[in-house]
Amino acid sequence: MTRAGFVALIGEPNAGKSTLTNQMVGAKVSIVTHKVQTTRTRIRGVAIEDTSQLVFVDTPGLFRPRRRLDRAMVAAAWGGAADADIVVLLVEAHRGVTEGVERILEGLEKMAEGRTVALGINKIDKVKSEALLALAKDLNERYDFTETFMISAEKGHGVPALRSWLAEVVPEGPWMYPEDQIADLPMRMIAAEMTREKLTLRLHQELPYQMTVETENWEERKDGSARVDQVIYVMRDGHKGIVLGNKGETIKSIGKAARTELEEFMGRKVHLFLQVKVRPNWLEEKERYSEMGLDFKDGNA
Ligand SMILES: Nc1nc2c(ncn2[C@@H]2O[C@H](COP(=O)(O)OP(=O)(O)OP(=O)(O)O)[C@@H](O)[C@H]2O)c(=O)[nH]1
Ligand SMILES: [Mg+2]
Repeated sequence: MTRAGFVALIGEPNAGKSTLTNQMVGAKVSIVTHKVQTTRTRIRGVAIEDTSQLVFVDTPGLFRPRRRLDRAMVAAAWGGAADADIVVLLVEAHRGVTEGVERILEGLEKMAEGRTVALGINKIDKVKSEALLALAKDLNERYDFTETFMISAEKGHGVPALRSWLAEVVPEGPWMYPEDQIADLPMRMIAAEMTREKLTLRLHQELPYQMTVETENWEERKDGSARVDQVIYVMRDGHKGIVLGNKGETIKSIGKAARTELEEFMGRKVHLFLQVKVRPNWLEEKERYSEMGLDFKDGNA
């Protein structure tokens, strides 16, 4: 007898959803940065625990959206929660019950009726245990969580306990993915995400929020390597200059970092070519959204 189910990880931006997804899967399927709003779409990562297959749905952070892209991201996150068998809300231990967390709890009241919702207090490595107990009590008074877990997604503390519990509570049924599959995202998108991660880590302030990366072409070569062509869309000439850097130094090092990671992920050689295009209005272009795996309509005000 097997079990299988979708586990949506939701929470404020930066809560550690992608870190936890990767920790559960045991491989980097979702990009992680110290900046908020890194994840832009739902990313599925698959883990196996005993006879259960757990399909983790990493989601964009929930925040008060301003732009079309923000609205589409938030809609994708709530959609991921609505479609899941189990929802895990991640809250940052050191930040506690923020306004953002309060709003998410209100949202959960509306959508999660009858659903199994667990609380994951993350980043426990950052606080003292007394503070944790008080926070767990406070949150459980505000919402009727099925179970509470104290974890450090980064260090792995408490993660096995959460995984075993999930394995017990997902519905009985056949596995949804082959045993060896760890992600459900086209390789061209995983590759674009890797480049976007390197850009986000490298660029400052608002710039990461004003660009997107797409894999335009993917060519398998006879020698077993792959040629991957990507476009980085930015909004202004000045941004293009920053991404390129002095004598192209910046884009060169970004490309190198992304290629190294891609090669490691695929276990073979990759030739990565990056091009920067100025597209002042990309945030309002429908095609950019479908490339990201988002619904353009969800971004309507
Ligand atoms: N100290 C500590 N840092 C953590 C832990 N988990 C995640 N982080 C860090 O928190 C930051 C955000 O992690 P992400 O996994 O990208 O967070 P996210 O919830 O996916 O963020 P968005 O995609 O922006 O919504 C990164 O710098 C992580 O390294 C943890 O358990 N302890
Ligand atoms: Mg994320």
